[in-house]
Amino acid sequence: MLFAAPKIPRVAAARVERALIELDRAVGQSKLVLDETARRVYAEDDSQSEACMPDVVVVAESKDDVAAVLRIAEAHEVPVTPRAGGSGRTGGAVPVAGGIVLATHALNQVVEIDRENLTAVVQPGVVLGTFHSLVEGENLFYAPDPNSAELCMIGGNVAENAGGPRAFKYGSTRDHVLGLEAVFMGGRTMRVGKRTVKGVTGYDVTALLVGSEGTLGVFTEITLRLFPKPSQVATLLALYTDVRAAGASVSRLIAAGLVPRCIEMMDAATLGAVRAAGNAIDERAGAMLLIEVDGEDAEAQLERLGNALGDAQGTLDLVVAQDSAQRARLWAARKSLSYATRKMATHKIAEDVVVPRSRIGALLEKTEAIGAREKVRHLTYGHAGDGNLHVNFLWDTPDEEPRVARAVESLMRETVALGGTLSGEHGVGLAKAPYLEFEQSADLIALQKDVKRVFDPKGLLNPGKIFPTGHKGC
Ligand code: 2HG
Ligand code: ZN
Repeated sequence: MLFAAPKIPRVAAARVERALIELDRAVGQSKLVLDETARRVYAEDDSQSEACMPDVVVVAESKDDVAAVLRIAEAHEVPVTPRAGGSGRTGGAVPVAGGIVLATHALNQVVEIDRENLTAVVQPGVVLGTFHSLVEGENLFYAPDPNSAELCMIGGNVAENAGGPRAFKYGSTRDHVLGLEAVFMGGRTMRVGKRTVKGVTGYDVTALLVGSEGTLGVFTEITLRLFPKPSQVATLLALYTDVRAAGASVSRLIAAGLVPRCIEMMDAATLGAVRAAGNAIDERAGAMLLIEVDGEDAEAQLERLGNALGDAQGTLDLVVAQDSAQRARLWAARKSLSYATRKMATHKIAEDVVVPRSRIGALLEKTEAIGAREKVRHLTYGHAGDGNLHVNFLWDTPDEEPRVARAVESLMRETVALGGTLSGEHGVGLAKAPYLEFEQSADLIALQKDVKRVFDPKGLLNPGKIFPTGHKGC
């Protein structure tokens, strides 16, 4: 735990009691989790946010269950925190006001895969990695690929507008959601969006709900866009003396008009974690790029990549993965970074700031300066093609926490000063809410709060998230 939860008053026990009586009647005892040990699992997510116990967890097994929970919660004014896989990195699923956690993991059906129209309909509890395997087994492709794919669920991906390495070419989750079935506070259910790839009727409510971090509605069905599975994929590893040389190569690639599906970057400290996990990487390397291309012309793209990267200053080696096993090994090392880097200290906080790609070098310099000033260990890796970098701060003891907190705040300020944004894929949640006003005007924040009130006038759905509440972030 790095920072305390916001001081939002917990819901009164009497209200919860009254809601429980009705929940029991509406969804049945078997779907209510009341046991303290079992409830504890739902008190936190995969962030550094302080755990907060829910009063009850409802494990929804149908749309009717979701609607019943939101109807009863509204009637008795009990806060509701929706949750899918619980793998979020910013505290979005932490029930800071207590009340009900509405768990959607048991709504885990792939309802339909429409080959002819290249769409799929899924429930929110479908695990992303399972869905990838399923559609790829049918020679189809779902592009969004957060690195927690084996754990995270599509409902959470949609709530957070999750990204991932392939977002460079294919965009984030929002770009792949065509429509939603959503339930709102009070229990009203609505279909929004469309099943067609094109369509411009009315406001884009689907786009508003995607990335709303569980504060506007709860999804019960998600219509996704698919692509034919790329016939070829090729992966290239580029090793550099230092991270500046790697950053310069990213700019060169983009300037050359190349669009690999991923351009991932790792700095020297991150490579230390990769080596410690048993991967042999040239000891001279102080930075690495993992670049992947796809499509029928993957070979030709590789060649153009090689030419663009060439033998620029600081380049140590360019290595093409020889087969799918080697590719899989490279990606396993990349995908496990979030966990591998956790082993480097007792605590770590992973930010996901984004800067214009031309400012990556500047952000790395600012991070160095912040780390030196606050004497906080740090490392950086991430989706360099998008300018989306995971600056990680590491620490061991509680006395370091004030310095880490200052480092995080400085990083947020510097990111915005460089023309960037606080979050590229993990969302605001609790962690970044205190810094929202660094990036957005008071008027813009007020406008979004007005929108929230239209959906949830009593402020019961996922309280404490996105908007500053006076707590310290992380
Ligand atoms: C990644 O890209 C994830 O691996 C997690 O966004 C980042 O935990 C992290 O450091
Ligand atoms: Zn990431």
